[in-house]
Amino acid sequence: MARTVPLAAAVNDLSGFGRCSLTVALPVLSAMGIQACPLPTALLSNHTAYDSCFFQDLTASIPPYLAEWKKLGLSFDAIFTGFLGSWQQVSLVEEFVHGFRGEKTLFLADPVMGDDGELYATYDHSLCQGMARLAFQADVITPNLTEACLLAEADHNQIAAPGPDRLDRLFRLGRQLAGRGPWGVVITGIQPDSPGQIGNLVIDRRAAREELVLTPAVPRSFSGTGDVFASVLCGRLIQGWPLLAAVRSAAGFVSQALAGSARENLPALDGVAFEPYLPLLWKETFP
Ligand code: PXL
Repeated sequence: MARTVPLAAAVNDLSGFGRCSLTVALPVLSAMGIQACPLPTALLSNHTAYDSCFFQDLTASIPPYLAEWKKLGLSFDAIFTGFLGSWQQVSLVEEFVHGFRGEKTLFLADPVMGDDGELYATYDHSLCQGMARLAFQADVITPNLTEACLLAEADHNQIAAPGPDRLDRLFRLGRQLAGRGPWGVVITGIQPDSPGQIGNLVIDRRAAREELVLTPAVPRSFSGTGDVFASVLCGRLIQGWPLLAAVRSAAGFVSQALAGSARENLPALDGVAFEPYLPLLWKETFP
């Protein structure tokens, strides 16, 4: 029987508290009418930005897990990767992508590695190198500026430094990443020159478009915002939206959820409270 509900594989960690990774990707994709199948890369009690956490790397479980998926004959409309638990997982995820990527499969890699110029606690140089190898095989990537610099082996301080040519530098960085393989590059969380706004820099080689997409900024930051953004973007691309429209939609959703979380003065580490806004995604999918 033909499948009417699109199927996406979500390769990411399961963090029990602090909205991020799978606890964001699964509900967001479900609300967009997409069946999301988790391939958990690590198990955490809570994400790594809290003072402490329980962390279990799930590398050993991936081969037998995928052997069963192979038996089921699965193929995916999208493969969406994020946080990896170890550098050894990189080649396992590459094998997964090669084994389960059909001609029409969208491979969206969110190269989760760090933020604000810092690596996340469980990341090291070899894992970052592996993340870059994986990202350059993807159709679309969604690094923040820290991750974009890591992917390009560029100096974050130099790229982010103020100056009249800052935007040119950022576009050059985006183009450089797009030249390495992905047809779509979205560098998230760019501070534009205009105050009160936040930018996502988009390079779409397929449509030959480049743009800094501006969205009203919320003067507070919350953990997991990038994960919400990438999840909505993934859903929109599966639904066939052009990259720029998908970015506007994802940024708009994040902006509403951020505004709500800020209004209620919620703790930043617990993640952006996107749940009350999920019906918007559902209504836009099934008007
Ligand atoms: O939101 C990125 C992310 C994903 N997964 C884990 C994290 C973080 C950021 O801190 O700790 C486990």
